[in-house]
Amino acid sequence: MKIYLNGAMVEEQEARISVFDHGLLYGDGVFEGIRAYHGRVFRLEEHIARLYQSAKAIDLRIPVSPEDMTGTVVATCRANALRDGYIRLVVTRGVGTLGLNPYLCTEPQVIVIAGAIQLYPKDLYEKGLALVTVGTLRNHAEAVNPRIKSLNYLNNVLAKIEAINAGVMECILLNAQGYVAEASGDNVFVVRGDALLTPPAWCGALAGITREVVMELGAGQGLRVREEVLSRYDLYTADEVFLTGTAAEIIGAVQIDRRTIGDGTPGPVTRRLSAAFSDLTRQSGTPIA
Ligand code: PXG
Repeated sequence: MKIYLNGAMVEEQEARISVFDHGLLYGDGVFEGIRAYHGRVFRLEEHIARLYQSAKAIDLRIPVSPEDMTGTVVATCRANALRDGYIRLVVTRGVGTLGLNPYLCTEPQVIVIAGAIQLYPKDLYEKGLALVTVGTLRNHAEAVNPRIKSLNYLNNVLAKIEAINAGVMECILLNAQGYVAEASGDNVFVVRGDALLTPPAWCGALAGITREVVMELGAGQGLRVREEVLSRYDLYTADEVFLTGTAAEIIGAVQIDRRTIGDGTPGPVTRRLSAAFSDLTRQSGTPIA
């Protein structure tokens, strides 16, 4: 596999980062997870825009322009003859001292990996996921803002550990007020009648690219789409609940904290949106070839 590293395409064995990189020492950096479908990169502009916003928020200057970064993502896919897969774009703070000060770091490190993606087993999309809400609260928005897609994922990892130890694969994190924020690596939606609801970013959610696409598709299907503050009550009593993310796409949640959601299978709205999403991945995106 060829990796893009700071301006060069190198073999993966040669793609190395210093042990003094603050991305490693402090989780100081930002990233994006992007999908390629049928020879096209899905929603690339939106992912690049979010990367630069995340970087801005942590006062990290990315040493290349957004336009060049877009070209680099496509070039890395081409170098690996990737048509369907997963692209990980990482910008670290770079090499620094054994101290927090980011301004002593020399040059941010830019990494693009175009590889395969680890997906949920296919039958889970038919059967739906079981979830639990966990005790680990989503980071407070004024501590580490969840809109920043940073390399510091311990909040999410701790939540995921709780989910796995509870015997399920994914969880829902609540914010410090007790309201629904998001899953450990996905956004959350509730279907209630003809309403399609998702928590606003200020409740502790990443402004997910898939979330945005699903809100557009939902509006196109005549659903009343809106951001709403949601509690666990809203999850338990929903007609349908589903998660969205670049890796998961759209996946139904059929059990939450042992309550059965709807009739216990992914509902009609979830299935209609999944079909529309799948169509969209066939029809749009930045061409690789
Ligand atoms: N919330 C969090 C905390 C995420 O990390 C999402 C929501 C969904 O956002 P998008 O823009 O993907 O719709 C994410 C996305 C991985 C991986 O390798 C993680 C994500 C995406 C792709 C791969 O774990 N997280």
